[in-house]
Amino acid sequence: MKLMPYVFPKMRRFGFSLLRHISSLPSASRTCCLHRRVFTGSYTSTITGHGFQQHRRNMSSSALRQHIQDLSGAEQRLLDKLYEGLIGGQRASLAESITLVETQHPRKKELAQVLLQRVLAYRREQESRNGGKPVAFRVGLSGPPGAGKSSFIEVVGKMLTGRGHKVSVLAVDPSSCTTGGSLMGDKTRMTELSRDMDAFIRPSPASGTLGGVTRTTNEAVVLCEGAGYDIVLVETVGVGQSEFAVADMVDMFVLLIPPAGGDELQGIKRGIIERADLVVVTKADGDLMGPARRIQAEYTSALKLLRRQSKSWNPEVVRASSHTNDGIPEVWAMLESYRDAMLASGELQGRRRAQQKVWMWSLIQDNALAHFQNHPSVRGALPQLEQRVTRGEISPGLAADLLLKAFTSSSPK
Ligand SMILES: Nc1nc2c(ncn2[C@@H]2O[C@H](COP(=O)(O)OP(=O)(O)OP(=O)(O)O)[C@@H](O)[C@H]2O)c(=O)[nH]1
Ligand SMILES: [Mg+2]
Repeated sequence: MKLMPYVFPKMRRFGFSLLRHISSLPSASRTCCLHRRVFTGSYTSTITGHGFQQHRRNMSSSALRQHIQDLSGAEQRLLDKLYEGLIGGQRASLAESITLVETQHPRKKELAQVLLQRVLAYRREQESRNGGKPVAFRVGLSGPPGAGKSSFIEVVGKMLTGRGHKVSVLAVDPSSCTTGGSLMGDKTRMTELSRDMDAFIRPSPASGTLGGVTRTTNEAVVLCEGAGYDIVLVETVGVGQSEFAVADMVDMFVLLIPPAGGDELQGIKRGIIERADLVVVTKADGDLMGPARRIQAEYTSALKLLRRQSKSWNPEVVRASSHTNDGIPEVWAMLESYRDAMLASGELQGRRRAQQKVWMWSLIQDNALAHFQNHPSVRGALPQLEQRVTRGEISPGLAADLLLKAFTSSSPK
């Protein structure tokens, strides 16, 4: 990870060579089979009337033929079954679709993208019927280990399903990326919500890189929305970079802070407080009421010193208790006013657009780095260069330049 700040600027340079490499390919191979399939994926589900004519003009018949050849009958049937089940709101189909986007299997990964395109097209249709406004509200909840996140989600989730909402809960667990372990108690502490038929809880994938886990979470959000969940809650623990990744995928980012002493709050990064649209001091009940009030006052003054992120919203610090339910309806009312204000000003839609770009670039970074690391010339030269760098014989800068040269000189111009 320490190498990252150094590697990324370098990657910008070899990104160009990657593009050169792609553009030098014959045009037939440049349009990858996946994209052809993706195109026709939405074609089958959404295009009607005038739109159909337009798309038909755009789509060459050879691409369509290729599409039909490319997906086997079984694959086509699987995708149809998942798609129909998913938009029909079947939980089993949603669970199976999320498993598909989490897979490491190359072919299944391609199928997952085809499914996603169909769901995205379906969601776009719903949004346009909704006056161009998002059909679901995405909320990220983060905070130190044991802050009371899952307990909060449990009571808020139950309240919302009681009001007729469909709620999905996704988790991004940074510990699953390194140890395969689970830092977050996840499902176990949401016993009631996990039995609720209007709620869908999905723990974090058990392994993968943070980049991989956030990618699949982003994709799982799309699938949940396609399955009719109008509230999507993403829980993450305030460790490592996962909370920044979650802040980049939601409409509203809520920081939960326990009424604890200084040491426990040390881990809360200033950067993440700046990203918070709302701070909730949890466990404001019994003996913890006094400390909760104190923490609320401290954070309220701290927030005043921070630059405002939005023209239409001022972050606040509130108290709530998941045990007594005190403050819970009020906190949700604040989330709703945030959503209404941000939708009215157009900021929410703007934020989503910007997030799409961030997401794309993080995928490019992941993929480009993997491409670089797996390149035969790089793999050949890497062990020796790494050794020489660690022995101090050559500078990291020179080693990186040599590796990039090895990469670019053997890539087609
Ligand atoms: N007094 C009190 N205790 C609470 C409240 N909410 C949660 N707790 C307790 O705090 C502990 C942690 O709660 P969780 O909801 O699992 O916290 P979390 O932030 O999801 O924990 P991780 O996912 O493991 O990081 C549990 O023992 C809860 O019973 C509350 O409102 N009041
Ligand atoms: Mg939890």
